[in-house]
Amino acid sequence: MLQKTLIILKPDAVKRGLVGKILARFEEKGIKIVAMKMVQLNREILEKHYAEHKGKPFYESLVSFMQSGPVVLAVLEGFNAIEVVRKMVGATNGREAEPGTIRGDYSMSQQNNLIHASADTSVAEREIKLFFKEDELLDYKASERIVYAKDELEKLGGG
Ligand code: 3AN
Repeated sequence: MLQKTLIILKPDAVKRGLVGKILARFEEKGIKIVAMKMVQLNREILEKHYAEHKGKPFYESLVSFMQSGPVVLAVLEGFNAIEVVRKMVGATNGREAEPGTIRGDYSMSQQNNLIHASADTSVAEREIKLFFKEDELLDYKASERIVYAKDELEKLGGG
């Protein structure tokens, strides 16, 4: 299934100069960037984004950390992109994340773990709507014809 997923490169990724490296991993994998912007998030939008974590011990610290500097928001697209991106991101705790994943290679923290990625299809839909307007999502042909086999492209409705 062709899917879109939201990623947030958190303030630690921006401040550590890892934005390019992290985005390059997705580009090199063959995943397409269909929207992107750098913004300073406010409490209001973060409360919506992290609503499921309200009341948890790490909630206040997390919301404050996410406002501690600019973030890069992007929408990524590809075949089963939600699961593929989550695998590339790795486990929540950077100390436990597998080497080869983004968190496993670059993070030593449970909170400052560089990147957020949507957990499933309904979450992705909600998160993309929260951070992007419909007309900010761009429809263009990239390297699909070489990234995917013909039968896969047909399933994707492209070609
Ligand atoms: P993930 O981003 O791996 O899906 P979630 O959705 O469980 O993780 O948590 C959202 C964010 O909250 C994490 N990315 C991390 O920054 C922070 N977080 C989660 N669990 C903890 C924790 N036990 N201590 C500190 N921060 C946490």
